[in-house]
Amino acid sequence: MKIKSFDVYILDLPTIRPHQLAMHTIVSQTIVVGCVTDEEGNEGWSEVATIGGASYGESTPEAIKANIDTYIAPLVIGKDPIHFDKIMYEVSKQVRGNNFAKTVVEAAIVDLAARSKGVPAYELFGGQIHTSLPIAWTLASGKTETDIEEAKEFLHQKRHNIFKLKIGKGDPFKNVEHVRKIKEAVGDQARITVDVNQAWDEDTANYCIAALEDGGVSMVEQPLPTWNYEGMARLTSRFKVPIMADEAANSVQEVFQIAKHRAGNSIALKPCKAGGLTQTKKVASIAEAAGLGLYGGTMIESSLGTAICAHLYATIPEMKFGTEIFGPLLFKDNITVNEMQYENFEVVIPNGPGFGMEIDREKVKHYARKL
Ligand code: MUC
Ligand code: MG
Repeated sequence: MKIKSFDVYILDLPTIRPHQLAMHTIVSQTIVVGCVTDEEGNEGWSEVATIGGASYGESTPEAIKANIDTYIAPLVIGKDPIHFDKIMYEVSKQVRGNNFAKTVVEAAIVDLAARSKGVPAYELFGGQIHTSLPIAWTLASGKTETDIEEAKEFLHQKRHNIFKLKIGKGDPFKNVEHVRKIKEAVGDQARITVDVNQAWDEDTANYCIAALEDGGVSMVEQPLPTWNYEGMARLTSRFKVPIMADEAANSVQEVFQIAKHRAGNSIALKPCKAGGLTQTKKVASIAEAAGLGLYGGTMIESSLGTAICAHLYATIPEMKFGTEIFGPLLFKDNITVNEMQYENFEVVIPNGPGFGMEIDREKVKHYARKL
């Protein structure tokens, strides 16, 4: 069966509360949804999310759609979906970079291929090792008391016992105090991690990481700008607390350099950063070979994009830091008929054919930008 069409939609979905990062506060999250069809009318669906237009990374929703429509979609028409690795290899010969766009394309084709075989997508990536994985939540209200209340409530509900704090915005020293107060309030019941989203220079990082380490924080994500590999390497050798590369750890080549120079001792995986599921598996192998700790990252996708991440992360043996694929819990509405399940501090890997999510076409239509 051959691929007949590839369509891309940009959707703006409302969130339940503002979500504050260093570079942007999310009040409505933009996702890009892909739909591939074959000659018999079977469909495969995919999603990636972006954060804050061009402020988080180079891939914007508008560029993702334009580059798929113009350059990538014509290359996949007429191909057999089960050959998704070959298809993406050929795409890579003609399209540089554009990892988010490539992920939309590859994931939709994988969904279609897995559905045509009647199997969950994880079966095409070596099979499921985990049926569920630990799930962190990001406390990002910006207010200490609100964050403490939220953390205690989720501990009580057994929804999360790992909390990440976004501390790249505002006064770094006040932010460190904010983190220490939250850790003090939750004690040993929860792990507290921080994500600086590149906001510090090395001097600030030296002071703040020492205070965070002292306060019992268990991981520091992307404290320095992406270009500062040497600075990340110095922080990694200076501190005991794990230093995680996120925005700096995208392609297999970048992750190899991080491993080689120890510019971080852990990395956040995200299919969109690597250019798809196959590439993310390769990134995970490099990390495994180098002894880097792995984290199942998110760009705050809705249920479909989250299921894509979940299927891949389920095939990776050691997820030392668990995952943070909490996106669906932050959205007011859903574009799939079924929902991701979260229970007992873990995210449940969805089963069923493809990525295990049934698209709600009316919702896609409702939230899609009219272009
Ligand atoms: C990031 O930088 O990791 C993930 C969780 C969250 O709150 O923001 C994202 C992006
Ligand atoms: Mg991050």
